[in-house]
Amino acid sequence: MSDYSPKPEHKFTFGLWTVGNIGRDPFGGAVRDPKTPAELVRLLGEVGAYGVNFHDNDLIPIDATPAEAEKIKQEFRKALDETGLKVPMATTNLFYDPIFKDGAFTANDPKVRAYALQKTMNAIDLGAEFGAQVYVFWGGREGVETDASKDPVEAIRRNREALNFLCEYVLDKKYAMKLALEAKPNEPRGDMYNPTTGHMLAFITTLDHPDMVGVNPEVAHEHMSGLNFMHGVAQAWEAGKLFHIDLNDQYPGRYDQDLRFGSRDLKAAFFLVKFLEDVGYAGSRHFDAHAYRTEDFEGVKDFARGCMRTYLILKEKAAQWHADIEIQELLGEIDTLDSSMASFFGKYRAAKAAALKAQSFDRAAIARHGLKYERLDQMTIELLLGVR
Ligand code: GLT
Ligand code: MN
Ligand code: MN
Repeated sequence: MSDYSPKPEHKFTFGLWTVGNIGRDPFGGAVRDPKTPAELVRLLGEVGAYGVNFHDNDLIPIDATPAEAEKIKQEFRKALDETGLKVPMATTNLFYDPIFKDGAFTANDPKVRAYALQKTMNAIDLGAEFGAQVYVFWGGREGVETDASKDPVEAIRRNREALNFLCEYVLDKKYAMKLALEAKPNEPRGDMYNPTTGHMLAFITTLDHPDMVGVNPEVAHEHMSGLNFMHGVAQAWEAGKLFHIDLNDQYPGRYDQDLRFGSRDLKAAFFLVKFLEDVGYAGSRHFDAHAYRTEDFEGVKDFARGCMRTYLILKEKAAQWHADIEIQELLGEIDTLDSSMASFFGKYRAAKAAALKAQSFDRAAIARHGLKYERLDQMTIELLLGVR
């Protein structure tokens, strides 16, 4: 039996808002008593996490006095020192307070946009104070219920202007911090701007400092749109933009469930873990999920342990997949290196194009060949089911 206990090198992190979730939903109130940030750090230390991330207001309530803020920070710092937990990521809550009902950086009211910038600069300072090197932007309210209310092009421009401003702020302060944009298609707004990781990647290329901005894809957010999450992650990785990742699970077409990692679509979770491990992704494995509403705080620990344990089991399965002789033999057949076509590929040249145009292809013969993906997939499934 392998050891599936989390270690610091696994970089497992949780947000204060995840293990601190008290189970409110649109139909019912809290089912768990709130815990202080320091208590949550101790809970995460107990289950073996590497780090803890926070929104400004997870740590310091929006109306806290400077003295209250100082006291909370001291207690939080003490808990970090005691447990050895790190703060790899921080973010701003730009969605909870009523002022953000029409958005933050994209709100129509300039006072709201200015306040959102001010709040984010303060939150960046707070993140930097605790050593955060990734700063996440999730535009929870950046969207509309009705397109009569806002010009989407104007919204994109406002968002760009805000991010350019904040990049300059980080540079000005000389913080060692990168920005990671997190997409979501809807909820809490009817429709949100830049709804997928792909949209975010395109948007980043239009910024003044594209090098310091990447993405924070979340499993649930892409699955809500019915997309293949791993493909979005792969695109981000290939572009050098996978700065952070939010792991959880989600049934497509439903409200944002933030389920325990791997609890819904094991196969997708497997290919995701396999991808992250294969390419050597070195960032945080952040679980942005919460325990079922049925749970007390013991159940919250079960939830947190479950996320990490499932990741490690799938990591082991990925290694097993690579070491499986039959699977590798089949892959070898699939990836037959047909060198006869090599001269047609690569950089364009007129002579190459002419030669390729003159080449004849036996379409029927090529198409007749079965690809054995059924066998390959079944072997993968059986490996996941534990019978290989
Ligand atoms: C909120 C959201 C998450 C984001 C968090 C960061 S807040 O819980 O559902 O997906 O990552 O702002
Ligand atoms: Mn998230
Ligand atoms: Mn979510």
